[in-house]
Formats: sequence, C-alpha cells, structure tokens
Amino acid sequence: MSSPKVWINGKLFDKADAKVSVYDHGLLYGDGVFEGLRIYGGKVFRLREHIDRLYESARAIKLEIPLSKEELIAAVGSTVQVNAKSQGYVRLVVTRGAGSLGLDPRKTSDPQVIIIVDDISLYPPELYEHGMDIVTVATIRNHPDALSPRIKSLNYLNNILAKIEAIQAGCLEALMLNHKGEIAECTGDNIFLVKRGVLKTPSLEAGILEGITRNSVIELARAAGIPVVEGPLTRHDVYTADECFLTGTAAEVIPVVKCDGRPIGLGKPGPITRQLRERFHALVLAD
Ligand code: PXG
Repeated sequence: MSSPKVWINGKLFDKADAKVSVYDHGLLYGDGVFEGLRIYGGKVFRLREHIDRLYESARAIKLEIPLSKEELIAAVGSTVQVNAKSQGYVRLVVTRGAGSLGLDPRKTSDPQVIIIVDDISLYPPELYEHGMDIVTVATIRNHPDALSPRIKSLNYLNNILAKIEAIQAGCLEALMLNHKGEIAECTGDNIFLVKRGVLKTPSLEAGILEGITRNSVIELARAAGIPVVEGPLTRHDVYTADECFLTGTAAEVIPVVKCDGRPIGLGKPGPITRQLRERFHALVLAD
C-alpha cells in the first residue's frame, strides 16, 4: 500500500512529511479537539454527526475552526478519495495552533485542521465471537464540571490512565465510574446492559461522551421494539445483567462476558447483543 496522504489546512502531505509545530498548543497542552470516524464501503459512516460533534467540542473550548462544516465535509470526502480507502479510519484533529510557551490561547495563531485516513486496528475476531473481559478501575471519569466528557478533546490522559490500569489487570478495556460512583463508560467505548429484555445505558448526565455508535444502537433497538432506558447504573447492575456490550467507532458492537471476575449472564454473548450487532452491521452498509 502506498503511503497515506494527510490533509493539513488545505494541503496534502505524505505521511512522513505531515507535521505540526512543537509550539502547537495541541501538543503543549492538549489544547484541541478531535473525531474518530470510520469508512465502510468507501463512505464515511455518520459523517454529519461526527462533524457536528467536532464543532460542538470546539465551541465548548472556545476554538474557532477556520472553515465551514460544508468545507470540512468536502475535505474529508476528497481525502478519503485520494487515499482510495473503501474500509478504514478517519482521524480529524483541530489544534489551537502554534503560540508562545504559555496557556493563553490568545497567544496562538493558525489552528491546524488535520485529516488522517488510515487503517483501523480492531480487537481480535475471537473477542467478538466469545466476548471480552473488563475491569472496573480506580481512575474515575473526569468530573463533568472540571472537564466535560462531552468534549472530545486532545487531552485523553483520563482515559489513558484507566487503560493502563486495565492492561495491568490483564484486561483490554476499563470500566470507568463517575464522581458519584455510577457506571460512566469505558476508555473509548460506551457501555450497554440488557436486563429482562430491556436495554440500559448511562444517560449523558453520568458524564460520558455522546457516542455516535451509542446513538445508532439506541435507534436500532427502539426500531426493533427493544425498550431502551437511559439512566443511572451501578456496578451491581453490571454484575447482575443478563448481557453487556460496548459500542464505539473503533470497537463497533462488542460483547462483554465478564466484569471484575464475575461472569455476566451465562458468561457468553447474549441474543440481544448478537441481534444488535447484526443490525449495526447492516446499518453501516446501508447508511
Ligand atoms: N467514549 C469515549 C471516551 C470515546 O473516546 C466513545 C465513547 C464512542 O463514541 P463513538 O462516537 O465512536 O461511538 C469514544 C470514541 C481510538 C478511537 O482511536 C477512539 C474512539 C473512537 C474512534 C477511535 O482509540 N472513541
């Protein structure tokens, strides 16, 4: 495969030449926002939703993206085409831009708008078949009044610290609680439970990212007549659930069969998880 072409502020660069300044506040302070999108059959899934979320993240950190949504959508389309990818991943990044060595965002100029089109690394296929084992970690999700998890910012240390704990415990994903001790989300995925035929997931008030895969799965479930409840959930709800799965652009819909050493339900992927996974696969191809 030829080297990926990276779009930066309107120009295309080979991967090796795609660079930003070491004075960029995205690097110095994690001052910026991003999106992770997925290409299915040459088309970006839910592009409009990702663009809307990117602009909302930017608005929340008072960062003005120097092009319109329509211009950015067109740039994503052309970069996907140039890279001739029919399946893959798109990373959109907007940094605050280069500035002096101080926090003040007014000292920055030229925000960098970056579009990377590359391959996505998936969990091993066995995990989709047999389900994954997750662990609750001590690192709580960012307090929403400190740094809202609704903002997909370039500072992912909260999630990375949780991921390190999960790996230390021999798991690939961490279940993060919020400041109230409720279930929030995993490091790069939202979480769902099934109990007596009802699909349950933390509401946005839990302090989570409003996942685009999450929203698609909620829509699919409702359309299939599966009741969906968004509200506070505890670890007890996870331990006593019939089924559990995670959703995310990278993970898609992946079953969870164990949490903190407790098998969930029968300890294997359940029928509602399987059904929603199939419906999600059909949706990404149709959308
Ligand atoms: N919670 C968090 C904290 C996330 O970062 C999700 C939930 C799921 O949201 P979506 O909209 O994807 O359903 C995410 C998304 C990566 C990567 O490279 C991470 C995400 C998405 C794509 C790629 O690790 N996180």
